Amino acid sequence: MNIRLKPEVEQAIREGRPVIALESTIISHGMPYPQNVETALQVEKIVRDHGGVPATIGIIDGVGVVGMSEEEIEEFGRRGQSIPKVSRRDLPVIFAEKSWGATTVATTMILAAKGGVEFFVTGGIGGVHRGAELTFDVSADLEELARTNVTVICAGAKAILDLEKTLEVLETKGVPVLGYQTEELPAFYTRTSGLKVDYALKDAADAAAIVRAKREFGLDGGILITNPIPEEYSMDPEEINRVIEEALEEMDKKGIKGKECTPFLLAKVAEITGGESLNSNIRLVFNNAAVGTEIAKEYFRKDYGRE
Ligand code: PSU
Ligand code: MN
Repeated sequence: MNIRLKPEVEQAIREGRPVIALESTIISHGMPYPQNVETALQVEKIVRDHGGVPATIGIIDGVGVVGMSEEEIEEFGRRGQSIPKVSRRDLPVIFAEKSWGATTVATTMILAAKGGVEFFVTGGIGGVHRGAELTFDVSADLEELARTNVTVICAGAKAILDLEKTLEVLETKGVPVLGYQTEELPAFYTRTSGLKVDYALKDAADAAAIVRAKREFGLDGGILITNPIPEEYSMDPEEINRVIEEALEEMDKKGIKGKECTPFLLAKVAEITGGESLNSNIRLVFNNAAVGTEIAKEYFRKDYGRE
């Protein structure tokens, strides 16, 4: 199979210890160099500090790597957007051509599941784009959440998307959308969106019990755990929405479409806010890494059900 597990990751899976998958599109397409590499390495450290084993996922020479080395992470960051962003439909080509590929939420889920990893921490997921009723631009991340058995911990989805339609699609596809200690769907840079999640989680044990229930019943598909950005790093909703509108207008004017939309919008928002949004982005990923590892630890507790 076109998959390679880092020995440390393989051993942790075998021993039933918490492994946390991390994506590579956020490194090569979601943030500028060198902050992307610094963030990716720091996230791995946070996972370790909380007692988990990090597995950053990407495709190297046509092999799906579950658990990249520091040098490999550095190279993903340095090469940036010259590494193609790979979604489910691109996988066969990348494998056959033996190319490098940055994995999105969708492809990271695919490789995590193949490798036996249940939990995956990231910043934000893709969703239904604004104007999707005309463009049909709905992220493959939603389709993957519908079919692949991985729990994704994120800070919701950016308001560059139509969040209401995103929730509708997730409902249709049967994906539980859970809020970590919140009743509201967080909107990435902000803690609120005005939209409700399906269920507010009390704590990590509550989250782990729901993941376990879904797996024990054999109900296929992902679970989305949304964790709001810490208050001190959250942005002013009016300001960020104004910036997003500006970025969307420029995207339309430039005629940017398809898979280029998300990277363009992420970069434009960072450019307009002069790095403030990048700092928020980094902080929320750190927070997700801490919470995600705590949930995974509860899930893999050896004494579960015996208390
Ligand atoms: N949203 C973010 N940061 C990101 C992405 C989304 O806030 O880095 C990346 C993820 O890899 C996600 C992908 O899976 O963009 C979605 O792209 P698209 O909208 O083209 O499906
Ligand atoms: Mn798209």
